[in-house]
Amino acid sequence: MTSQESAPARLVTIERHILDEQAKFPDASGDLTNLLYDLALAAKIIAREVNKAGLLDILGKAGLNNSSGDEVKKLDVFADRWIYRALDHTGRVAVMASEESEAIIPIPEKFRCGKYVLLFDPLDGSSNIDANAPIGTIFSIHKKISKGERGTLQDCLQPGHRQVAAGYVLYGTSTMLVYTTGAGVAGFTLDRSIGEFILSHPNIRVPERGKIYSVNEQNTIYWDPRVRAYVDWVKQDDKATQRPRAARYIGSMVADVHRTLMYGGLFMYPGSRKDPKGKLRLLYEASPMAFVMEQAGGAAIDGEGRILDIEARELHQRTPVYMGSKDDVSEVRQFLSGEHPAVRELATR
Ligand code: AFP
Repeated sequence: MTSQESAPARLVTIERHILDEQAKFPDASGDLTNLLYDLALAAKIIAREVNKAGLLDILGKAGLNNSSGDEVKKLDVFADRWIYRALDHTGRVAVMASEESEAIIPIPEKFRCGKYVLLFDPLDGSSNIDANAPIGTIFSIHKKISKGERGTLQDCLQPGHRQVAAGYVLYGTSTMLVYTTGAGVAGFTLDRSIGEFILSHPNIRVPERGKIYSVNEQNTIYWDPRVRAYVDWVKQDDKATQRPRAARYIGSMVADVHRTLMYGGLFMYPGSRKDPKGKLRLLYEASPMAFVMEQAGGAAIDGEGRILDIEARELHQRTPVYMGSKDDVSEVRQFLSGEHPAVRELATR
C-alpha cells in the first residue's frame, strides 16, 4: 500500500468545517465564522494551560469568589481572561457576559462593536481541577437585538431558542470542541502535534434511549418525592424498560453532558427544597447545552417545558435541568407531571 492509499480520505480542520458551513449561507458576512475561530484559538490556549496545570504553580485558589459565590481557582481566571482577550478587539462582538462576572462585560470604547453577543462559562467543573478530572468551557452566541452601537443587558437576556451558535470544549483525555449553528452538531478533537482541531465526530446524534442516569444523589433528601420516585424507579430490575440503569456522575456538566451525547441516557440537576432552581445557570450552562442536545436529536427540559423557551430575567438565573435521550427525558417528564403509573401508585399508597 502506498502512503497516499493509507492516508485518510479527507482531513477536515475546524476552520475548513466552519467555512464550509458558512458557504451554505451566501449572505453571511463571515463574522460568525471568525468568532468561532477566535473561540477555537482561545480553547487551544486554555487547553495548553489545563494540560500543564500540574507542572506550573498555576493551581490553587486565587482568593476570590465568583458572582455566584462559588470558589474561583486560578485557571478559571486565566480562561476567563483569554476568552475576553480573544474577542474584545475583533469588532465582531457587541457585549459579553461570563459566569465569572457579576455584570455584563462591555467592549472597550476604543474598539468597534459587532453584531454578536457572547455568553460563556470559561471553566466549568473547576472543582475537579485538582483531581485532574475533565473540565470544560461552554459558549453561547446570540445576535445583538438592542438599537444602539454598544451591546446591553437586553442582548444577553434572550431565550435560548434565539441562539445562533453554541457549544463547549471538553478538556479531558483529549481536548474536544463540539458546536452547533442550528444545523446539527459536529465534534473536533485537538491534535496537539499540529495544533489543529480535526473533525472527529461529524453529525453527532444522541441515542433515542439510554442506559445511564447521571445526577448528584447527595441531594436526594432535598428532592421533590417525584424526582426521588424516578431515581428509585431507574434502579429497579425490569428488562422491558431497560432497567436497572447505570449511574455515572462526574460533577462537571461538560463531561456529564458529553458522555450523555455519546452514549445516551439522562443528565439531570433538579431543583430541590434547598435550591428550588437547582444549581446550573440558564445562560452559561443550561441553554447552550440544551441547544447542542436538541440539535443532536435529544431533548432538554426544566421539568416542565423546553429549556430553550425559558425567558431570562437576570444574568445569573438558575434552572433545573433534565437533558439527554428523547425517551429518557419524556419518561422523567411523566414522573414530574405525575402521569407516570409508578408515581400514581405512589400517590395512592
Ligand atoms: P464547579 O465549577 O464549581 O465545579 O461546578 C460545576 C457545575 O456547575 C457543573 O459543571 C456540574 O454539573 C455541577 O456544578 C455539579 O454540582 P454538584 O457538585 O452540586 O453536583
